[in-house]
Amino acid sequence: MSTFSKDFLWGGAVAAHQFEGGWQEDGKGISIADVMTSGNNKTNRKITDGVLPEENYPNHDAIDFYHHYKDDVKLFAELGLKAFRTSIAWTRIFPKGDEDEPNEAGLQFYDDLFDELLKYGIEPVVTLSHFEMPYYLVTEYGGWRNRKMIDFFTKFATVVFKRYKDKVKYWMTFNEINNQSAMLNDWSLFTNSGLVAQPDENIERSMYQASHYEVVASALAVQIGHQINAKFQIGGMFALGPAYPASPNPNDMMKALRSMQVNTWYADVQCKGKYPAWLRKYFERQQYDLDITLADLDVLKAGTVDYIGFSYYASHVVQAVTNEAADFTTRDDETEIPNPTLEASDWGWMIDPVGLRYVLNWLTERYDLPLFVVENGLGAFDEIENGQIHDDYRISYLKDHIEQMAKAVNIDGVNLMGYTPWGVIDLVSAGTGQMDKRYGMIYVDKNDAGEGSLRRLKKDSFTWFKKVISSNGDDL
Ligand code: P53
Repeated sequence: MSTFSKDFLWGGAVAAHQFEGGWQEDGKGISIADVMTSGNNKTNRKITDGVLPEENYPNHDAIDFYHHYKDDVKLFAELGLKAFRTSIAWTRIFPKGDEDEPNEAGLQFYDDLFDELLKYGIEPVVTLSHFEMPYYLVTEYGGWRNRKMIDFFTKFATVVFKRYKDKVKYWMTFNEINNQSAMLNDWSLFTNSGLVAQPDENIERSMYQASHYEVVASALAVQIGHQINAKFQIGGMFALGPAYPASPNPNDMMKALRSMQVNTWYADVQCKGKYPAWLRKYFERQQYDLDITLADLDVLKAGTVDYIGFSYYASHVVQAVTNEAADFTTRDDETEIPNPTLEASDWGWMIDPVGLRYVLNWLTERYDLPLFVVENGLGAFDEIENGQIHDDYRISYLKDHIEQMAKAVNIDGVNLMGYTPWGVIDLVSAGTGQMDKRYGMIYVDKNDAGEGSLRRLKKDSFTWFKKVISSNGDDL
């Protein structure tokens, strides 16, 4: 008997803005991803004031899936994918975000894409908002600082739920909604919430206010979705790298605990329907006086998620400082403490397969909901040798992680729905804007400078993953 259930969702994951291209095609509006430049492992991406002629914006054309989708989906079918996780670019449906009527050409594109996937028996798994809100909502409304965003988002959700109710069953509301709280850097604030810090602003307060409106919008979407189709499975989506204490020093332990709490309070709200106690105390102590109404709290209770989708790439080490604040609240983990027991990727991400089993257990214990690993993978440089790409490093990363998932299922009794590794096809990195930070099993000929033929090429990991899927995870 197989470890994984017979309907286990083996798949691949991407996000619209990182692979579609066609940034102005068929009426699409400018999204927040369209004003982010390219960077690399040393230089951050810049967020520019609108689209500037002298800058390089890698998401504009990306890998041009918009015009290659039929051939690409054919490759996904050859790989044997059972599921394909993508997102709907909000700006294809509502180009500015506050229109009364949706853009039909944008809706048609996703109809065609979902039909193409279903033709091969590939189940679409769809994220509503994956770092791609309309830029107009940032410049005109201040992004998620504004309560009006709840209406714009639920309208968008309602339109796509209704349109695709017979084509899509698995949904997620906001991708990695928790990045902003765990990292509180410019990139997370912008990609999660469309926030650009103003000179006189307490940005932490704005982040919590924006986050609150997002969890309310998410809970409303869950309720609306279930009314449209009771069979919908609507999940939350969290980035989940566990925080390990740097030593057995109790202060380090406390720091690790608080760091996990800061990172995962969104999951508390979305899975349990209420704010955790430590955070309510934190708001009080900071005198944030947030706009959280009693009606909002009822919405949160009534709109809990059906499952937990999460990304897992790496674990982190945290350490208390000598004059640690009494609340141990962790902010800004930009300086990564290396873990001497692990190797790191070329981007400094700690490679930790056991950490995935740890997280699967941690989530099960805390929320007791079905789990779905909707992102996992190794960003690496690939070399073409005689027309082939021998990415054994990627195979071994994925194999080691699948082995740990199998232990979590077999030994620990975790309820696991599926596994969609990140970037089944090479795409633009979210964090750095690079093309040469590659995750795919399908290579795309395009580099950081934006040059290349866009030709697709199967890597060794393609053949390997095909075998994994056809053996339902038995043959690794
Ligand atoms: P990239 C960390 C930093 C940036 C994005 O990341 C992240 C994470 C992981 O927690 O999130 C996800 O492309 C995200 C994807 C992204 C993927 O990780 O920076 O959901 O959009 O591409 C990989 O290497």
